[in-house]
Amino acid sequence: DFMRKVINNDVFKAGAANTTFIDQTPSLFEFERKANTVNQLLKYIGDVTVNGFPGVKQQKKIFVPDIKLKDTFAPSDTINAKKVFDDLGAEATMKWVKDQKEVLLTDTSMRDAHQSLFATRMRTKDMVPVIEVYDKALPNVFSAEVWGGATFDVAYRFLNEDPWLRLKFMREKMPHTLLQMLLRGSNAVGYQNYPDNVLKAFIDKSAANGVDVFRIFDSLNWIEQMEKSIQYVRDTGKIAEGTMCYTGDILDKHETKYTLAYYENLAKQLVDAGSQIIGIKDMAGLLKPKAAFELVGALKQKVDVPIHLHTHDTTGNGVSTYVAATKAGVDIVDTAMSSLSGTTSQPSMGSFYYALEEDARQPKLEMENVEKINQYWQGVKPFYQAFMNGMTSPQTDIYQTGMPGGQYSNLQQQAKALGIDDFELVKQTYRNVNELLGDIIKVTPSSKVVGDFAIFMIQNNLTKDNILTRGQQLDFPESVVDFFYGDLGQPYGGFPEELQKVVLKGKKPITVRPGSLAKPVDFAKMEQELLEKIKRKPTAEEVLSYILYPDVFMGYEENTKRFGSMGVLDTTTFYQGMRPGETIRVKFRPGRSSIFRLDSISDADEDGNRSLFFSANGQNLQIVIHDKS
Ligand code: 3PY
Ligand code: ZN
Repeated sequence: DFMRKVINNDVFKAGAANTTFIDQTPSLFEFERKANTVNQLLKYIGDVTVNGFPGVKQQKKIFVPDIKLKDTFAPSDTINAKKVFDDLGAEATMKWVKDQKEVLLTDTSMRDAHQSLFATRMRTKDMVPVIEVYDKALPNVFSAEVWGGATFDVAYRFLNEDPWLRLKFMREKMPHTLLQMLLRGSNAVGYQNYPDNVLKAFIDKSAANGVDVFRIFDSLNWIEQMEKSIQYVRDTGKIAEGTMCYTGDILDKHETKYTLAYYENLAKQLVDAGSQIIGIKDMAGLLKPKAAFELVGALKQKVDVPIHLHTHDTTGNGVSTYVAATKAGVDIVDTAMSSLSGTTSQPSMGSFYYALEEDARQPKLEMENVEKINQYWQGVKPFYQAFMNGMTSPQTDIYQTGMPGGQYSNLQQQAKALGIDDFELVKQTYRNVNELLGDIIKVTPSSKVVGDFAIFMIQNNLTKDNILTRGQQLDFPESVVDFFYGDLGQPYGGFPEELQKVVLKGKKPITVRPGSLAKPVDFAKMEQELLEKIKRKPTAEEVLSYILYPDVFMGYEENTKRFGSMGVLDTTTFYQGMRPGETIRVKFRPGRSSIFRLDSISDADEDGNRSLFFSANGQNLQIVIHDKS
């Protein structure tokens, strides 16, 4: 009788709709192999219910309709990039890529798209149902970009997930697709420089766990910061995509710095350093169609390796840019499924496909499959509305500010949190700072330097005219000091020396590659240190994560100890907890599920504690949570 009541409950019905697919997808339970107790989960739910999730306002809970994603695509025997790579290796793959008549695609939905649209908050749980489908439905893509960039630390920091497990899971379920990651050169997947032996170990482990293609960039386009990574990737036998970040405008007659010759020269340096593909990373969407045509055309003449173009649709011209690049012979372009495309994300895969209708280079795609996957993402997207940046239209002013798409919304939030609501002022100051710095490449982490500096200028009423005098008395933000010290490497054209002196206040900057000065990390010592902290022998991957992000990793460990793994919780409950009267069903694994009902929440007692009264599978359970408000 109780069960019938629960099942007839409207909320449950709406919630249950989501679980139908989950029932049919046992693989969902494989990516996290840790045990979890009802008590731990209820503690987590209780905590989010009482204290909320950082960045999420309590809002009406959303339940998306059941997603009909039938896994009916026949496993393909297509000869594709992954097959050539597995059978014949990297060099043969590059030849195969160049021989393709059609333009090839990379799908970025599971990395850059959600990083750029909703602050990287997509949980593995919401990717699981489509991962295998991707592998079967899109046999002709070049690769799927699924890892790296901000996804690594965000997984630990906000999703309470182990990013290595996500990668392993994807590798297992996508055996026919090249998996691609974004590597920030000597900054790996962090925001600072790491010693060479850390970089090498990180690349080795990423390769061993399934990454096939490494897109390697440096936030100042400094070749010295990319050479080691390229070499380490080559040593693994995987594919090294040395990448240049695009800034400025090669069509601008007044451009003296980032000219066509600059990019041609950089491409040659990247090939000399061992790049097997040249990536063009247009992180802000500045590459106009004609510029793409000229740049790709020139690079196809200058270098003999495939050209892979990546843009963001922030300025609204993404598809036109790709069409122009296709006419100039680009080999691969990055797109996202349309519901995860546009504005700060990549251009839409489907739109690009139709833009090339009747063109000999139209990509090979089953649009029916693309639409099915797209419908799935359409259903998942509302879960993340709290993290969306609110940008719904093209921002052509970015042609002036050159601000990367991902930063646009972040900086807006950062400024707001500090009481600066005038975003036009922030953008103008960002431009001024860029000029003060001598016009640098702006992408993670150099874009953060410009953003932090701009906010600092506003907070301290600094202008281009008074910074050299008033700046003498001020301590600059850490990221700005590190930049002038040379910690991100050397910017093209050098540092503005007067400003450098004002910021560094007597400290002598370095002019060499920071990694050449860094002491190698003692892995055995770090392993021992971590072992003592977590009281078990860590995996090599965990040691690496601890080296890259000590506090973030330890925070994740502590959360996991308290709450268990949260992969079994649906995303709305994960981000919003439960409301009194609500019932959810949690499937721990096939054949083991629990029904949780939140009956009531008490007022806070004098210590600020609230009791949450749950029934779990009909049994009453009381969970006490400290209300932090
Ligand atoms: C990252 O480094 O995460 C980026 O996506 C830069 O564009
Ligand atoms: Zn990007």
